[in-house]
Amino acid sequence: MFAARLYCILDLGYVNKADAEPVVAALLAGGADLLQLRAKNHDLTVIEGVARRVLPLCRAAGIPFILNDHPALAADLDADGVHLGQDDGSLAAARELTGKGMLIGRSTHSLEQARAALAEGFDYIGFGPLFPTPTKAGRPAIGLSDIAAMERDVGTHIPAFCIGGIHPGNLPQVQAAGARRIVMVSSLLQAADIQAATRNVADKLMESAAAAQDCGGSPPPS
Ligand code: TZP
Ligand code: MG
Repeated sequence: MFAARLYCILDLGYVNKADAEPVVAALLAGGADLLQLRAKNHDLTVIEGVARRVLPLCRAAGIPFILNDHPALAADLDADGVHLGQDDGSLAAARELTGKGMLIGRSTHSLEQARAALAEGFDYIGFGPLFPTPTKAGRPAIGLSDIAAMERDVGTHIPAFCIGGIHPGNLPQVQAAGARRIVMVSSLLQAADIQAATRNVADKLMESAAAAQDCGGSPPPS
């Protein structure tokens, strides 16, 4: 989980449910490290149906499948994780439904919320939206200024994924601000070639991870 850099989301606000499998296949082939199903305003039966179709693809690729909301359904599906927003209740309440062993992530919208999610015991966080985004309309952007502190205080303990309005054009700026892990939704789902777009971003995240390891890992020349 700590090796994960690129968190992708099958968001049914962008993808027709009939296209779920080819889209997930493209995200996985492009290098997604985690795959979430996000289906706001959809019936549970629809969500369950889509989940049951894409979960085997994630399993075959060895990539964790995370359900947005619905911890009880996540448990029924034997999902690898569930993702909770700030208004989706406590970790303890979700854990009662999922049992031990399931990844449980939290959306955070400030440094304070990120620290609180770590203290509560969440397995990972999302941090954002960094930029305004139609994917989460109405949620104010938090900017880039707290990323470094969040990575220092939280991201060294649990994986922390910056999210919200990130696309290949602003990714260098997001990485320069200290982000090591990201979620990218609309930019990938709306790409003409989803697999190639995902591969491009996954490679950029890998390159900077490798460069950071070189800096921190090599002994000084003697
Ligand atoms: N939570 C914070 S921003 C966001 C979510 C689910 C949406 C991210 O989507 P996009 O399209 O990459 O801005
Ligand atoms: Mg939620």
